[in-house]
Amino acid sequence: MSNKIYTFMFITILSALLLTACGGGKAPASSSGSTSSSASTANGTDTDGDGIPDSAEKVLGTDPNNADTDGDGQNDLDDPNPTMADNPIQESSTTQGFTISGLLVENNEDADGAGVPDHLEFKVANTGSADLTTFDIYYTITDKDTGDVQGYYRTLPGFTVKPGETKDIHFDNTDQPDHFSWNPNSAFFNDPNGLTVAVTLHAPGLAPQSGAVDKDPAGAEGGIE
Ligand SMILES: [Ca+2]
Ligand SMILES: [Ca+2]
Ligand SMILES: [Ca+2]
Ligand SMILES: [Ca+2]
Repeated sequence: MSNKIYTFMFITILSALLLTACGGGKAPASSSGSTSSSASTANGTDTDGDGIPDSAEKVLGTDPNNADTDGDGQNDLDDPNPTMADNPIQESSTTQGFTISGLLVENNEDADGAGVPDHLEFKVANTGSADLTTFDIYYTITDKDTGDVQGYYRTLPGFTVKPGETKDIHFDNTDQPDHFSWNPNSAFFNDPNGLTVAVTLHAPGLAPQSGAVDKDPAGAEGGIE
């Protein structure tokens, strides 16, 4: 055996021992708990450091780049339903300050050949007199055939809408300004049935606004203009 192979084996065994020590013996083996750094486990790369290798996240339908896929505060490894968060938005205000329009989803078959990645997109108009800067959002993805539901909660850091302004907000994984990442292993991408995506957008002190759009199982882009 070459020195290279011995070195590789040593690092692998050392990594496994260190990860086991840090993870407190929590299953599965080599768990590192809720850290956010990438780690290599005996089962492969764990990009988000949640103790579940990327390959297993794909099977589980969880996000390999987010230790808390559904945003409910529970690490994927500890969360009994890692793609279902309850809606934490509790706002009693009835003051109107913004509207949602143009809710769109891109079909998962790319029937129009536009090369546009699967995404959720909508417009937010500020109808008030002050900047809106602290939005949060809850959205669900419901399989219209089986009734299965996934629910996700997110804050939207950096998304600002000035008075009188209308801005697009995107959920995709293109890493651009006002584009927010979402679970690449979610039902949105992997469920071939017709889906309904429903969103509730909130800013503190203002009435939440909601909308929903259907995602065709294999046809044209859905949405309302
Ligand atoms: Ca992981
Ligand atoms: Ca994860
Ligand atoms: Ca969670
Ligand atoms: Ca959950």
